[in-house]
Amino acid sequence: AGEQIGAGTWLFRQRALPEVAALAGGLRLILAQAPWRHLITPGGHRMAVAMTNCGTLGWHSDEAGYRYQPVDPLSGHPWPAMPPAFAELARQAAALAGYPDFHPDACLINRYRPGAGLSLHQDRNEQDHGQPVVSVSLGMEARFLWGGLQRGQTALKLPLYHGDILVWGGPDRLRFHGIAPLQGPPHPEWGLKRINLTFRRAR
Ligand code: MD3
Ligand code: FE
Repeated sequence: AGEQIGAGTWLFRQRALPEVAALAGGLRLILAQAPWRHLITPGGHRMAVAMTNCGTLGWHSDEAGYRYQPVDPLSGHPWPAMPPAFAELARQAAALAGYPDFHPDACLINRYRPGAGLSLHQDRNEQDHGQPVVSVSLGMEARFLWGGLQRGQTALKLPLYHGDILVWGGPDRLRFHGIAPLQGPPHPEWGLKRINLTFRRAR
């Protein structure tokens, strides 16, 4: 059903397409409660990517560090609940990749505009690295950077398109990865942006 990219990584092209309307509707409600914001890295830099979250835990960054927290610091309220259509899509994709029983408690939502990227990093703020991560791409094409387990290793470039789902875990869970600065034509429906939903089990 998909393409195996690494020992623990699977790519399911266009798998989210039938769910795009449900995802867009959910996203609209989430943004009304928890609008886009540009987080500050612990080093004091404003991130080029705008972010928000849904689920019981949201990823946050400021001068004090990176962490998951139950309350949106902008509103003082809990993050919007994860819409069932979001959780179900992530669970199904994880199961297809050989990770049954994936129940995400955090969905980080990233928005890229042309020129915005995400430099190479590892996702290591989650408690159980045995749990996979599921990423859903919407809108403009992006060049995904797929590195090794050490920062210096050269990164492979992989295009990600509207509707693609990437699932990674196991031996690939701690790979360095990033997104090259966004470029190219606007998406016919989503315009000059790419949105990525990243599902995780944080605790
Ligand atoms: C990690 N987001 O939010 S997800 C992040 O598209 C993040 O917004 C990117 O990295 C985004 O932390 C990329 C896709 C991804 C795919 C494969 C990976 C991340 C991966 C393989 C190993 C480790
Ligand atoms: Fe990441």
